[in-house]
Amino acid sequence: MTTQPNPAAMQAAAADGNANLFVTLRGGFPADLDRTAIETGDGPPLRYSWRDIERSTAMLANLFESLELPAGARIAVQTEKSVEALLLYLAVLRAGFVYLPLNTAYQSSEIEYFIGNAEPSVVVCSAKNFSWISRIAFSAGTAHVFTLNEDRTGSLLERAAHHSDIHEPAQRSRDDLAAILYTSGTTGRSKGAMLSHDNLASNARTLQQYWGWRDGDVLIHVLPIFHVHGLFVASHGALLNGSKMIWFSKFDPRKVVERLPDATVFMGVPTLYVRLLAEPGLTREACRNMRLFVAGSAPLLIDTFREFEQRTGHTILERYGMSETAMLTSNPYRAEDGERRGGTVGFPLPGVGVRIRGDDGTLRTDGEIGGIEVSGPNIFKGYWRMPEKTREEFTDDGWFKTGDVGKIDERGYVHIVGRSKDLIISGGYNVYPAEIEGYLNEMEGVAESAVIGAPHRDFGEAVVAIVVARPGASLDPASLTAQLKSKIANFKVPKQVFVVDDLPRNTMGKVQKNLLRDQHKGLFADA
Ligand code: MCA
Ligand code: AMP
Repeated sequence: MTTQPNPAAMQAAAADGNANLFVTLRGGFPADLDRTAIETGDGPPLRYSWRDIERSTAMLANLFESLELPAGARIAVQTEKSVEALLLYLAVLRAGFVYLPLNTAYQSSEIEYFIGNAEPSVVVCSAKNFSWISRIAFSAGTAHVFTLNEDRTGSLLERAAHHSDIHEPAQRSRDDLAAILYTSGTTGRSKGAMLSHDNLASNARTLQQYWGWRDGDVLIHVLPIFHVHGLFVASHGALLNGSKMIWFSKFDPRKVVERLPDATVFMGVPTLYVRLLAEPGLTREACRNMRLFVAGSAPLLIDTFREFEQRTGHTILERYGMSETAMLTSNPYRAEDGERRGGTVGFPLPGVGVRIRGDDGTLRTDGEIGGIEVSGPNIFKGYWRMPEKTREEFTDDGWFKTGDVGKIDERGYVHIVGRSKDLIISGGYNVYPAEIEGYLNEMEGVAESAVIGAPHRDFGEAVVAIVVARPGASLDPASLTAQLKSKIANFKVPKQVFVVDDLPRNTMGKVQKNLLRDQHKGLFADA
């Protein structure tokens, strides 16, 4: 077991008062509120001061308060990335409600599940999706559906414009919920991970110290803001440190390289680093002012790590986290804390415990491989309305079972070597084979299917489906793909579908996915 004292969490515990995460983040804003907080890196050139953040989140929070929502009300949001969408998130915290972000790629059956399960009081969506999303929301009992578009139009901002720009942040205690993030956890249907104000605030403070956030930092923000990486790790870091963000609504490697000289910090999933390396403009000169490149959400290939170091002179700092836990481990930032080692996810963060449980059920301290279990102030409060599932995922002594498989080496670095959960991570997005297999198996003419991840140079892993037809039926892979495209988020749709006579099984009758993975491992060698 590895646990270090967490001065940030102790400091937080000592400071009594309002534990609202918005208050914590606002505590980092600079004294001069007229300084630039956010400038857009793509789309129309826009500049937002810290005062703009203060005023607009107050107006939005006042709007939410005027709706007289029940305590603990969820506000679900599926909008394109924009600065206003970030302000909306901050306003939900400020008003003391629970933020529920949804991937913009989700389609109606997916949205129906999340809204039905979370029962949000308010839903915010893009105007182009209003008709179908509002139908789902109203039938699930949602009282208010607003629109917010990427060009700063929509009913949400129109309504907020009528409210005061002064607002006292709602009083919240450390364990009150700040956000629910849907994740499939280790298996099965999507579960809502409940994160408290303190889960997120303590993690943000820890990262601020551990990654050496300082005056003059400028973050290039390119990640989507419906997941931990873009919404919490990146945005919280900059806000808590009062640092400017250069805000991109979409990742464009060429534009990012152009802006690197204006920045000091960048965060991305491994796919973004692979794409940056394909840009000839990525040079030492372009990175001359950068001090930190962070990677996470999926394994960073050692080749990418090395190539990046050679090209830029910067050693990518890889870290590891989950929706249920925010950040757990990190390679060191400061040289005195150790070297950044490619192929590892570094040390447990201060205050975080990481331990390994072997196949025989015993805790291993000998560098052996086993299930990774974690503890700390950042570990979530459980799965929304799923007490049974929550119990299953925690040990008797309260540690969370991550479903990742790894080891801690003799120098204390954590290595992730695999997953016990059947999960594919494609370009930083999680795809659960069982979900895709479920959709395929319902299609006409399909007897059964197996979905696997195959190595892919750009996405890390790509989704592949192997399908067996019913006797007498003939299946067309293109038609199966088209049907899936109409039902599920595009990143989940298999890049290849194969129709075969039968699936390999072991003597117990279980499909041998390892054989299928082996058979298809070269599929995207040239991708
Ligand atoms: C897009 N496509 C993908 C993916 N993204 N296919 C597989 N995997 C993907 N991730 C497909 C689309 O379906 C589409 O296919 C085609 O690529 C072009 O779509 P587009 O939207 O233009 O793609 P893109 O803009 O190039 O997006 C690639 C991307 C994006 C920038 C890598 O996927 C991305 O932002 N990934 C980051 C995800 C992230 O933030 N994860 C953090 C989770 P077609 O043309 O056939 O429709 S937080 C987390 O995991 C934990 C807690 C942690 O530790 O951080
Ligand atoms: P999510 O469900 O989006 O929270 O994804 C969390 C999962 O992403 C973890 O359980 C890991 O399997 C994976 N993950 C996150 N960071 C890393 C990393 N640096 N290396 C390998 N896997 C990672």
